[in-house]
Amino acid sequence: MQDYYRPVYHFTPRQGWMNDPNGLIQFRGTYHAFYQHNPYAPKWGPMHWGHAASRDLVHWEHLPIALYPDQDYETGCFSGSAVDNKGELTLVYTAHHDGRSPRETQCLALSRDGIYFNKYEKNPVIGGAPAGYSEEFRDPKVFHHGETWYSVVGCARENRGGVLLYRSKNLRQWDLAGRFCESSGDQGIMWECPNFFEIDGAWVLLVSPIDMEKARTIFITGEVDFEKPVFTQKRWRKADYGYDFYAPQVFTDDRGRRILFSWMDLWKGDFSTLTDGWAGALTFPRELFLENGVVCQRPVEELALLRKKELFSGPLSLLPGKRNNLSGIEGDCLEIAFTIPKNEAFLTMYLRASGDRKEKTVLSWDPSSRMFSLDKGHSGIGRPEKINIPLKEDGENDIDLRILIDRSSLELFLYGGKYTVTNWIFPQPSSFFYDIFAEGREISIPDMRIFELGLG
Ligand code: DQQ
Repeated sequence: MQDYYRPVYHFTPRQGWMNDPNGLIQFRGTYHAFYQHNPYAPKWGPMHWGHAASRDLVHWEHLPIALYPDQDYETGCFSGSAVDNKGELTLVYTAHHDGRSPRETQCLALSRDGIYFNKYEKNPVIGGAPAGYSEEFRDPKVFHHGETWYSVVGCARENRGGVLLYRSKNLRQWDLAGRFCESSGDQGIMWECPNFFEIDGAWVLLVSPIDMEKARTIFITGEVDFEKPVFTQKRWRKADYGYDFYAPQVFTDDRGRRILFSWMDLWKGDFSTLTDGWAGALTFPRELFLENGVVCQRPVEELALLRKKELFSGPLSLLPGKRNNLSGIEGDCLEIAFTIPKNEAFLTMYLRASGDRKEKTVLSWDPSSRMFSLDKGHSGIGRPEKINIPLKEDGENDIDLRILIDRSSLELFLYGGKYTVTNWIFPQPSSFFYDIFAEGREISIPDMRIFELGLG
């Protein structure tokens, strides 16, 4: 089936390649998403800023490319952010120039209508990394605090990733405020796409470190001192447990929500051959919230706009040995939500299974080790990975689970959104069956709900 793997309700580029979300903002009531974009081929190449807008975070309209690498100081317009400066939509981005030193500088592009942008004539506004830092110096994320604009910029020094903080009164002149935060030693050699924001009284630094062994993207919570200025790390956590989540960006909308979009990336996969000339997607937008000091994620409530049909609602009793508990549930764009009560038996769920069940993506919950797993060993084309999430330290509680399936995209929100898992899967179009079953003992699910999702 042509272009089968293109997600239906996740944002994808019309053609060509996309990576990081950039410049996320609500400007005059409309949500804008920009993104790293190579319009010429479904692979990374000369970076442009693609652009789309939405009134509700789920229906997106493609707009003209916002930034072309068309100045003598850039061969690519790398990642950055957007702010509303008294009605002037201001993009703050990294001009990357191969073969030049400094290779990465920070620049502005300005627009009154939010569609057509002019590069600021006095670019760059930050002409390179300070002495002692490497040439890797990019991805400015600007925010306003007190009377001042601040920008966190990803950097590297002596093989350690970090973030520099800059200050400005007018977005045009910037001063280096200081070394804001740095890898504690095992957090990667460079930090890409930093975000710094306050949520429910806690300050959070979200970064995508290069070559961090234990994680690809992390939330760091800690203490900020804007005078020094320094951010002291207290604790870090993986931002997502899947393989296909990188370079997320967070913005605040007019309801005060902290909303995250991430690039559903596929660096290691041969994705372009699966598609019709496009590659990459954005995750479904997620609202962040704090629970016991931990940043959690849930799909934004606008997800409800996508619910076309309720396929199941109510309790479900899983008797050991009985497998066809979800007979009649079919589809490739679904939302599935339910709770596994504590102390229940071993539970298995097949997603996107073929009629003969040879192809399937397997979720399993083992209450004895309190281990939740996602097994892509038989999911179809692609890497046969298995992801384990140990919930041992989370106490003996119920496990709630929300699953978003969109053709080739699979997002899981587990345990009140404390854990999320983002992955591509590439099953056959005809693999649209679902099973859920118990082993050893009966499981009583109190609240299963399944919706067919779609844009309508
Ligand atoms: N992608 C951009 C960079 C960023 C990286 C280039 C992260 O600005 O550091 O496309 O994916």
